Amino acid sequence: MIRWLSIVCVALLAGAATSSADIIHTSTNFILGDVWLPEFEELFDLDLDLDGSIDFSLVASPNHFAGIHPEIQNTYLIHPSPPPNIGGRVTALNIGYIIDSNSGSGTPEEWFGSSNYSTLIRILSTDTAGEFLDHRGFVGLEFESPNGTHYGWLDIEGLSGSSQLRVRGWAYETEPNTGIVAGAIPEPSSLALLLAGAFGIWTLRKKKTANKALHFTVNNAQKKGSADEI
Ligand SMILES: [Ca+2]
Repeated sequence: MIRWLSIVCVALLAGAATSSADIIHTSTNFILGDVWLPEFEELFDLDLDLDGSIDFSLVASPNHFAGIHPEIQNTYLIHPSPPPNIGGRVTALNIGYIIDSNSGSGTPEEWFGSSNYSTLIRILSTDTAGEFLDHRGFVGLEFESPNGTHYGWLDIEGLSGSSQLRVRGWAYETEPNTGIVAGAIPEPSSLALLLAGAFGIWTLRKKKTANKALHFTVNNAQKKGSADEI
């Protein structure tokens, strides 16, 4: 409970939500996965459009794994593993990348989502993987809303030598079926219009049952090797 409160407070203090006609941006600065006991990982649910429906979930442990998986049929951009493998590493997009319906066509990237966590960072005794290992980048997001498909991005940074994530914020385009540029944010003039609502709807889940997700992801990765990046 103390941990939950502390992260929410940090988010409230560090965060700011800005809006324009087309882009809703939320700025944050908190670390996910910087706990060791009693929980072995932290979970974070992201509701981009604040409609009460979780769009994506993040998990991060201190030193083993960080991942993302979509809720419902939402997807994110990955660099797919060679066939016949399924899935791949979540792509760390550079600022300026255009995230839209064409992002997965004729490019190295591909829209993907599954009920398993896809790898942001994986650290095993035998290898490491993940494009966010010691790296800051944008995750390209595609999610469904009652009025159509929307695009957005998540700004995260893998902390040095660990699977902890610094979550720096996210944004989405309010117009359905309209792309968004990674890192693009609106002018801050309309700041604070969404501040209270934005953070009130955040939910940060922490599993009390030790390391269920961590156990799954590490074991799954060990069993499958690089065959399935989960
Ligand atoms: Ca939502």
